[in-house]
Amino acid sequence: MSGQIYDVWLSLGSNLGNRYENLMGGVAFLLANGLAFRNCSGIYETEPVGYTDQPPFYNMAVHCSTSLEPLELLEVCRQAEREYKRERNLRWGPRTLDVDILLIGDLTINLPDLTVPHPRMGERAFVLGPLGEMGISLLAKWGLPWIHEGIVLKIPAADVKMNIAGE
Ligand code: A4P
Ligand code: MG
Repeated sequence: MSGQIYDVWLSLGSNLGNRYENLMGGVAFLLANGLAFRNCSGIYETEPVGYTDQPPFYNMAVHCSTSLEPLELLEVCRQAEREYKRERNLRWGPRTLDVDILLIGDLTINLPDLTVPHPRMGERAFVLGPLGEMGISLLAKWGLPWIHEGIVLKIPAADVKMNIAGE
């Protein structure tokens, strides 16, 4: 253990069941398992990207700090998905909860199981819209555009009622 604290930015998505509850439950799981809440975007309704014959998503970005090492963080994200019995039948297909790691501090990581910054984030309004809302300078630092096509703000950040008691 290096004892280092990392700033991490995550993207959460859901397009099955109660999408709002799935996102809130996912954040609560993360906060109970080694992450401390810093900030979050609002919740956006977004058109499906990739495989388009599926319901619209709710997407949001969350900024946390953690002493988890990157692969430990990935495992916690996978556990959060498993809590929601996510089924991985179809790449880019419908899911109750998807938790992707966007950024971990200043790190670039190229491991078989983990690529950071997230390799597809630079093209995706459902990621860049919420992320940019939390800090345009963060996007600028990584050379990312702030794009909004196909996304609609449903719940502003100030109205997102999450349980951050686990902080
Ligand atoms: N992996 C590598 N790098 C990372 C990272 N930075 N964060 C590996 C998370 N995982 C990472 O992901 C497959 C494997 O990627 C993981 O086991 C991990 O080891 P997955 O989540 O199991 O599979 P997936 O999500 O179906 O595929 P993929 O390629 O990650 O898809 P994306 O890029 O997550 O896209 N449209 C809208 N509107 N909103 C969405 O949220 N999401 C997707 C999924 C497609 N279309 C969407 C949305
Ligand atoms: Mg994913």
